[in-house]
Amino acid sequence: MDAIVVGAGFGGMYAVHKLNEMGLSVAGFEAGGDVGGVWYWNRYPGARCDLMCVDYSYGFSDALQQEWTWSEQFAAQPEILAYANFVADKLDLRRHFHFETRVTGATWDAEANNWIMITDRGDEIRATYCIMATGPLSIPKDPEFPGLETFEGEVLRAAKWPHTPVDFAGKRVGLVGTGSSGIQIVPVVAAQAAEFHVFQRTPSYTMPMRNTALDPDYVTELKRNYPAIRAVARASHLGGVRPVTSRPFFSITPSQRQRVMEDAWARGGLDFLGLFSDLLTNPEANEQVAEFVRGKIAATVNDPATAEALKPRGYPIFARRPCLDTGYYEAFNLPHVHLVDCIKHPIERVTAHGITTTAGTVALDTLIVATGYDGLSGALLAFEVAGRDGHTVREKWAGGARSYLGLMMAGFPNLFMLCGPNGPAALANIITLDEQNVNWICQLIDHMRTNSIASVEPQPAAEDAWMEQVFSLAELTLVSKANTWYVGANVDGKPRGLSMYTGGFFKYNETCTNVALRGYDTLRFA
Ligand code: N01
Repeated sequence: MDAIVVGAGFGGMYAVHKLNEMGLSVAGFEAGGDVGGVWYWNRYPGARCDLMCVDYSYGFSDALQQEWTWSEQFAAQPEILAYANFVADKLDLRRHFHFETRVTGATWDAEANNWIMITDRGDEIRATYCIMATGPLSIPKDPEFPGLETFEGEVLRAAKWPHTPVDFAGKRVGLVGTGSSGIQIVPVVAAQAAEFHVFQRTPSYTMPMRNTALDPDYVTELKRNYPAIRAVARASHLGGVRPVTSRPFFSITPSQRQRVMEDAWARGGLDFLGLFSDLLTNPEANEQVAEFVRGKIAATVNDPATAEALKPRGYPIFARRPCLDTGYYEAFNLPHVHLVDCIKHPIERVTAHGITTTAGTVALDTLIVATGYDGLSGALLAFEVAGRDGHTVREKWAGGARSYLGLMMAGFPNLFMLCGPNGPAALANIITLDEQNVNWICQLIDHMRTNSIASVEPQPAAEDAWMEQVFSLAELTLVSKANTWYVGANVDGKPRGLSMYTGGFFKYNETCTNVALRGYDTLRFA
């Protein structure tokens, strides 16, 4: 093949489409049974995108965006998966993909100038270019406490939810993990279970989503304005149409600040992120906004001790991924919903019939695990990827993930990553970023084919300079100041550091574009 694409999420789907359109032979490999990536696997109750559909959808084809109609401001998992299927049908993508096929090894053959890919079905495929569309959040992480395999009830993982409905009625259910996934699960399971125990270690800040059905007139306007909306998204810091401001927190009076925050809380969504320009750089401003949210928790949760335990402290708001919820704090007012504070009483082990913390054992019929992912670097460390001279990604990343623009790595010719570590990754709208990444890679491949260039990789000095920029920008933001998957703190032994570019989508895109405009002077062609 000319190219192999690993992964059939939104990035992989667009890569296959674009490469095919350029006339390349393409084979896609996907461990899941169909397209959709994370939305194929994450079918947990309440799963929903906390970016608005207007952002979280492809902008490369006007035909697609005119034909598809979203029903809500923030779409639920079934609708997003239906959208991925709609795109796959329209673009006839499935014929290029091998589903239920996991890539288990990738090796660069320098003599033949191609990648040899091995799959769990025993295939061996060679291709000139390899595109890793493996996703920043595709390797789920089980908790470290022992005994999970001894539990005699049902264990459900948010990241690999069953495809058949799960009945919680009459059950004693436990949930471990209160990140974005756990917070979406809580209100839905709370409405069904007989007893529900939420095991919380680090409380997250969450704000009301206030999702709405989309009015037909709004949809008409949206469709009429898509070109401008996409242009605004591509010119923005986050790659989306969220509000932004140049107003620092302390530039207005306390009562004005209070009103601005109350309005944003009432509107819902991620408006909070765009309220003040210095939220992620000024710790004092950040703390005041955090305190506002703590006040809302106190006002919502009836039991003062539960409210207190739910209040996040000790790390900046928005340093963990901000969550949007529908009735999360309210769920703790139900008499059968119990918060277990795992900071005060850490989980010791799972037993045959429940969870034992230092305070005692909670009996459970069903245990939901929503303990996150080995983010950003996990997917390329999950199998052996060997580049020039047999050096592996595992060796290269032993001290932390390194790349050039989050797209390529010195020593790994013709290998590209989508939304890779050290790019904007999870800090930008991932579909805008996928499209930008694929367009840039395809333009480079086109340049190589036109000029009979066999292989490309970044110059080591260019990679070093990029990493230097990523690290120095990370120092300036509060995003690096919490123990999250953003900095690798959730995986034992993982090197610590914010391996994402924090300069914003627009700057990133500009940098990539300039590399191309300068004739790829930071790359090494052979
Ligand atoms: O995972 P997380 P997630 N004992 O890592 C807890 C995206 N996403 O799947 O922080 C007790 O955020 C852990 O506690 P702590 C989004 O980018 C998007 O929820 O380690 N608890 C934490 O509370 C998000 O950031 C959407 O102290 C343990 C939780 O498990 C990313 O996915 C929806 C534990 C893991 O939280 C990951 O979110 C959902 C233990 N031993 C997800 N080990 C959208 O809406 C771990 N935890 C688009």
